[in-house]
Amino acid sequence: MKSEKELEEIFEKKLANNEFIEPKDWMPEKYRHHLIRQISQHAHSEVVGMLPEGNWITRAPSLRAKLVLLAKVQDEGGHGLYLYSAAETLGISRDEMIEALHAGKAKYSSIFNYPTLTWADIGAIGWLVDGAAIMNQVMLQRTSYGPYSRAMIRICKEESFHQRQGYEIMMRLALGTPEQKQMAQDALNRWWYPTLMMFGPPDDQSPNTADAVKWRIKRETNDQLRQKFVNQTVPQAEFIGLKVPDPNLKWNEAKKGYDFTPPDWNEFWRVIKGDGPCNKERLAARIKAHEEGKWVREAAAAYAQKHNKEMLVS
Ligand code: BYC
Repeated sequence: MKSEKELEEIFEKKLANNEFIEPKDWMPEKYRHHLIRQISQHAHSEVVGMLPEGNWITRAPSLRAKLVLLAKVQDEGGHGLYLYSAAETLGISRDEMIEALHAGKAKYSSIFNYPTLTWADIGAIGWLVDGAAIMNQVMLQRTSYGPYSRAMIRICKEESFHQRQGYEIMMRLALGTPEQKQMAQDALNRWWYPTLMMFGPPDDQSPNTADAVKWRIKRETNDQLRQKFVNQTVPQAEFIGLKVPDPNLKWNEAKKGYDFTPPDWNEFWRVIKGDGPCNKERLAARIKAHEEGKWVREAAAAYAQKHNKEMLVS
């Protein structure tokens, strides 16, 4: 039998060789916990993220827009399922993860604690929020834990479609009547800074980044990804005639990127501690949906049990 030190050496060697760590491999407890935290929070974000958009399905301005939004919201539910499954391979049950969310112990992305006031907000979510998610998730396709990486590859393919549907909405509004353009600009004004917060706190205030980078869970830091996102998004806003709401935004030739005003980090910490505009509403909606779905889970479990018994007999 291998000693703990030998097992740790094998683990380190795999990371150094860019090999995946798989569920049956030995891994340090801290690595396992770090992954459960991040992947389950990611899963919760996908599922809670269905709420602000789901709110607009009945009010989409055309049948086409309704179909596209419906498909997107269903995709988010699917992403949650892939991610809960990936986390389950680390030895935690889905019930435990959901209980932690409902008890306010597990987080979900801060962005979903802001309200969707107009149809343009649906455009802004697709363009900015999914755009930020892709920026983060492209890196996570190469994360060191095999099941998480494989889930991310599927998710990224769908996120690209989500980002395009959002940008299309914004483009239509921005090229429409002055009122429509104003609606798009207002959505950009309200979603810009909350989107920058999605990448997490600045690196010097991020307790988890050092371990995440060391273990190749994250390949880039919160600040690096935020900078990339700004660099990519500013020209997209300019292309459709919208203005990023930051008077200090300026191209910096030396760093080949934009200088920009950081978000209000006090607001960020308040929101993730439960005091954002919609935290209570979102959690209450999730708990209600979970309770109302109890009979479906029980029926599915009873069916599975009966089916398994029949399989054993035949
Ligand atoms: N919101 O040390 P740090 C989507 C927490 S959904 C809330 O930097 P880390 C979509 C952090 O958890 C996409 N909490 O942490 C769905 C930690 O607290 P704990 C969601 C945040 O993990 C539907 C503390 O702050 N994407 O695409 O190294 C419709 C210190 O942070 C946030 C993911 O979840 C935040 N924004 O980095 C449309 C990606 N930021 O856990 C779209 C996967 C930080 O110690 N997750 N915190 O209590 C990650 O990449 C990383 O977990 C983060 C944070 C970049 C979010």
